[in-house]
Amino acid sequence: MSKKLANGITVDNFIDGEWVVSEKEQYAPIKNPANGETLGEVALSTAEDVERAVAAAKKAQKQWALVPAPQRAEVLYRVGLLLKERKERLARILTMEMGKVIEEARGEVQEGIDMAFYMAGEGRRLFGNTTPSELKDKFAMSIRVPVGIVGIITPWNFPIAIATWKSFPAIVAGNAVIWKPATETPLMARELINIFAEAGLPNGVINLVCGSGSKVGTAMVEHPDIDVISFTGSNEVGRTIAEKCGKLLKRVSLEMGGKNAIIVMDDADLDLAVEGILWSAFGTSGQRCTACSRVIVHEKVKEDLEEKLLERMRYLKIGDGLDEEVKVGPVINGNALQKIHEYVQIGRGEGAVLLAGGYILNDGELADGYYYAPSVFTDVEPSMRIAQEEIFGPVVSIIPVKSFEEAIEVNNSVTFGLSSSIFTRDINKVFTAQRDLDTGIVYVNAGTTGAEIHLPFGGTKGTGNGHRDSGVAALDVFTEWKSVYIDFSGKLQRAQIDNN
Ligand code: UN1
Repeated sequence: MSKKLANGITVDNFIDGEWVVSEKEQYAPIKNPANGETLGEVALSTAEDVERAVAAAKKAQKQWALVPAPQRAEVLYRVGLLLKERKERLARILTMEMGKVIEEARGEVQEGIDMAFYMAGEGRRLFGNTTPSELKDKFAMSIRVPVGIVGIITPWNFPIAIATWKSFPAIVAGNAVIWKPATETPLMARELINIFAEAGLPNGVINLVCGSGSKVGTAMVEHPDIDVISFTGSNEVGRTIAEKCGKLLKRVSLEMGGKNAIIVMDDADLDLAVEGILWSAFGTSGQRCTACSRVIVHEKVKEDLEEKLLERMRYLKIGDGLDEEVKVGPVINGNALQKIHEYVQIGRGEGAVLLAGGYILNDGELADGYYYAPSVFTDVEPSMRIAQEEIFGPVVSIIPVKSFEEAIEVNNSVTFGLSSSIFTRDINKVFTAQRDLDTGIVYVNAGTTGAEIHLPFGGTKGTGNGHRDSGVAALDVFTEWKSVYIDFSGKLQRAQIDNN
């Protein structure tokens, strides 16, 4: 913790349309994980700052809800155009503060652009239902209305995409937003907030409060005037948030990670499966909720698959993600690096066989960053901790199985349920798998990553609590249903009594 630095970019809070200094004027450094450089600093705010943001949001929300939805949506359309215009700049900042390789950073910004145009269209839909009344000369319909003030808490691994999945539907539906970004990635938050302002979003409709989960996050969760919390992050934090929200009867939408598997059957195109594994296990250095961290392989093709995978891994260039040739960037920070390394030790202790990686990279150009060698364990038992717990790093466990049925059972044997995939050419297995895989997202002949923004994003079991991000499903988190009955009979009609 420090007082403001003399140079570098400072990310303060954005409240009621203005950048304002947090009450305590304390800051944490923003680091580039590729080389440890300080990029700037971010405010460490307090409950008092959350209070100011809530006051601004309350003032703005009533007016915003009265703006016709197609006009609210036009702001998002302009946000989409600005994101598109600045795509390269945003991608470069994203790589610098989060570490993902530039090609993936461009992909992430593209998710935000897609989400903007998709949700802009929603301004002319926001469909409810009309339905016949059981009585004569009576009209019945259900409409979506904003919940009021929405608190969104976003992670560092997709600092712009996830913020758009949550804030765009909230805004188009007529809510005001208070956003706490991860302290590791506030530069992307600053960019997106400036874009909202340039696009003409009225003051107070979105407010940014930077700082820790324990101070700012807790203050948001406990604030009686914040009606909904939408959170993406760890299972542990999500559970605490849910408990607090439960006591207050506050709606909460949680997305908390996975232990995603790729199943490779004995009839699969193995080269294709290897491409899927490389991309899903080592892309974003394994730091996606959707990352593949288990490969469930039919024993008949296990050796072939391992050989092909190890061969392809030799060509994975590791380094600073701004280098277009690099395929695997750093992990977010030193703590993450240590946690990943500890899991590798756990795997070794459990008797799994390490086929590749298993070490921290710190030679030459990598010395000042946080790099972990892409790692593969084999002969992993489904019950081992490395096959059950989320590692959030470039470590994948190969689990051999004897049949399709066993593969499905192993896939479903974890407490998470976000994403799964199967490589097979058998149409019957394809349809059986999409029915029986207990995850919110299922892929066939593709890896476990790459969800598109117009479909619901989320999972079963310990991954969440039944809600979904992105798609129109996100509107369910940010709206209430209102049922409206209009009687034009001119007399009192009593439902359930006068309708015979
Ligand atoms: C996440 O890791 O939390 O499906 C989000 C994917 C990306 C989003 C991942 N579109 O991998």
